[in-house]
Amino acid sequence: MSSHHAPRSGEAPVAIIMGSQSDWPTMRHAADRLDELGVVYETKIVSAHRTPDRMTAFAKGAEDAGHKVIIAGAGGAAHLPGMVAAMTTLPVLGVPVSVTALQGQDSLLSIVQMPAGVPVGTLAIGKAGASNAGLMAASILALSDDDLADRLKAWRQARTDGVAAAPVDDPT
Ligand code: RP5
Repeated sequence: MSSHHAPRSGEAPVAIIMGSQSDWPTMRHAADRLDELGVVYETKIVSAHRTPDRMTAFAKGAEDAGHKVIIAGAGGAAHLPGMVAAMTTLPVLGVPVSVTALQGQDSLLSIVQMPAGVPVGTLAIGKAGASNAGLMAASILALSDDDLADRLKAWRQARTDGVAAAPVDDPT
C-alpha cells in the first residue's frame, strides 16, 4: 500500500524548467524518463537573464504550486538552477546544456560551483544529465511513494536485463 498522497488536481510533483526553447531537445530526456515512470510533471521556459521576474515568481511559488522537485536546465552562463535554489528549499537538480562554443563546460561550472548553503544537485552535461535528472527526481519522490519505488526498480532492472553478454557485428 502506497503511503504517497496523490497530488491535488492540476499539481505536478516535478517541474522541468529551462532557459530557452533551445534547451528542450536536451531537457526532453528528463521528461521521457518521468513519462516512463508515470510521474506527473510540468514544463516551462524560465530564463534567469531574459525573464528574471518569471523566474522569481516560479521559484517563490513552486512549493505552493505542489512541486516537490525542480529540474532546471540551462546552457552558457547557466544561472537558472542556482538562482531558483536561492529562492526555494525544494530540491533543485541542475542540468548543464551544451549550446555554446564551450560545449556545456561553461554551464557545468556555472551550475556546480554553488556557495555553501544553497545546494544544487548537478548532473552531467547534456542528454545523460537530463535523463538522470528525471530518474533522480523519481527516486526522491519514491522515498514516499512505494508504487513509484517499485516502478523505478523495474525500470532499472529492465536496463540491466537489456545488456547483452557479448557484442555482435550488427546490433540492429
Ligand atoms: C541559456 O542560453 C539557455 O538556457 C540556453 O541554453 C542558452 C541559449 O539560449 P537561446 O539563445 O538559444 O535562446 O540562457
